[in-house]
Amino acid sequence: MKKKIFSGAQPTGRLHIGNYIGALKNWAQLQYDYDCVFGIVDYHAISVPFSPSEMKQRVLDCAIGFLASGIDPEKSIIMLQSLVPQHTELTWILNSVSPVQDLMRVPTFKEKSAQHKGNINMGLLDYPVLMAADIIIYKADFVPVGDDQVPHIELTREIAREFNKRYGYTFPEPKEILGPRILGLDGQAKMSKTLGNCIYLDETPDEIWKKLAPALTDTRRKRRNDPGEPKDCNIYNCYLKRFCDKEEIRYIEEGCRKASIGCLECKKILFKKIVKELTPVREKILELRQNENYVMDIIYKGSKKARIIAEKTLTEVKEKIGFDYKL
Ligand code: AQP
Repeated sequence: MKKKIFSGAQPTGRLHIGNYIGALKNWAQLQYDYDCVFGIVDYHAISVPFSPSEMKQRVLDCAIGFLASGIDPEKSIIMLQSLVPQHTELTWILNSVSPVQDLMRVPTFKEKSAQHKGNINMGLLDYPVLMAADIIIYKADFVPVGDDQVPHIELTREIAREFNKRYGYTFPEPKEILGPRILGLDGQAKMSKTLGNCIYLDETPDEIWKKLAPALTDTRRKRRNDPGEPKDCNIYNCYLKRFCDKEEIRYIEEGCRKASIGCLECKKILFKKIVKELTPVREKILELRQNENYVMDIIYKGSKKARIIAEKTLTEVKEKIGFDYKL
């Protein structure tokens, strides 16, 4: 039996290089060795202000991003959270084993509360419990995520452990498979759809270069001949190391330290590599946008398969808590 994986993304905007490097690229490789469920988690996305008229398009964009990054719907389940209501039902049950003080300490709750001061809603606080339900309803062993998600996975383990302790062993405690954290091109914050500090997967080479050329590097290199330190450069840490091969990385490290290459030359090398890797992804996105019925069909089929697994777990959970009714 293969081990199980669950991971997901919120339909909060077009997917970007951070999503791709931190999560999607990893998912596409893992699907060969694990039974994978990849969710478009739309109920999570309504805990911040959103436009109902844009939601369906965002769900489609998200699924298109998954498919274009290499998720194969024949190997993996691509599902939509709101089409599998067992997730939200399990959330209510898990709420009763989730300590409020732990939820209030979650960094994303603090961040999102600061971002949306006029809308600190219950959904923001309860977000990690819904995420725990998303994961453990499939009895996932692993969750491949960017490292920003670690506190959520820790909480998922605590919730699973507490449920198992109270009602008998039901859920494995899932472990994270970490992808790197990609900062925005200004080197300040995590690349994020909401902040917009992104290179999107569907951007043209011209659009990418316009963003990459002025991006922050090692601030010691004020002039072309100033030597730099790659480890202090956001472009090196977040991008070069992910897109270039070992030889190119060595050449750039040396060239930067000796000032034999400038930041712009370094960015040109990186630009070529990004364009080479992302062009097929972009082309696939454009192709799938012409065929949205096909994409919707994949979402429906995946959600039906997901429901079967989720319902089995929910029935087991309800029996454990004494809700053993046959209607
Ligand atoms: N900058 C990032 N670096 C590494 N991994 C990242 N991920 C997101 N941004 C980065 C990973 O992508 C997966 C899907 O993320 P998400 O869409 O569910 O939500 P998010 O983490 O909240 O992503 P955004 O772009 O920051 O969205 P908004 O702005 O809507 O909150 C996750 O595995 C995540 O770790």
